[in-house]
Amino acid sequence: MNETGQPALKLWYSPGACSLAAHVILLETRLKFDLVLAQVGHFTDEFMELNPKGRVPVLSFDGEIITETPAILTAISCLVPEKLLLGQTTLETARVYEWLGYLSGTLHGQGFGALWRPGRFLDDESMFPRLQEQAERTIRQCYSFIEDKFASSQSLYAVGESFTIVDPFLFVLYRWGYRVKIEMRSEYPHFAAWAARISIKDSVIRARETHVGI
Ligand SMILES: N[C@@H](CCC(=O)N[C@@H](CS)C(=O)NCC(=O)O)C(=O)O
Repeated sequence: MNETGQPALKLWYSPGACSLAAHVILLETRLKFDLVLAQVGHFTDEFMELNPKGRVPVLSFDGEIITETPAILTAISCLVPEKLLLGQTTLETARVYEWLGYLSGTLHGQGFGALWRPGRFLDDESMFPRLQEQAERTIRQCYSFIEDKFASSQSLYAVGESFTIVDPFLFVLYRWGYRVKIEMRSEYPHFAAWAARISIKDSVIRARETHVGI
């Protein structure tokens, strides 16, 4: 705890990575926190000791190390329950975790994971191009599913009418579409309209100033 009674918070992040979501949620809380750069591809021995899984984001919460985006976003949100970052009702909270499971497991893990890190799935390099083609199909299937969700919903945000922890995580995964040369705005217009709303939030603008490239 610091002098104001809030837990001491420190986030390890890498520019352009999914750690942007945790940074946005920290800014939403308006609590004090420290940021530490841990560049993907250049993790130090000290960082690897902190998270032997070798991934950002990592959150130090009063000295306790928390890894995995859904867990980190939840821990931060619980500090400011009045902001309803986990949804406004029990059903919305369930929807938040439904989204997080899908985004983390399917779109991030199976889609971008296999595309950018095929060696984690196969040891035969000659098979990489085939795996990467399948990964791209997975990414596009996820984007189409999300596009249909936004097309059929009247909601302003991913879950209901208020900003939740899903929005900044989904925003990262939306921006990565451009990185893999998908013309997001024309191919997924409803998804893009949601992303445009998210991109003008103060917390998102401020976090992106640090996470250059996203
Ligand atoms: N399951 C983890 C995945 C985190 C993850 O894959 N982070 C990427 C950056 S977006 C990373 O640190 N990659 C390091 C590497 O691939 O070497 C989570 O949800 O936090």
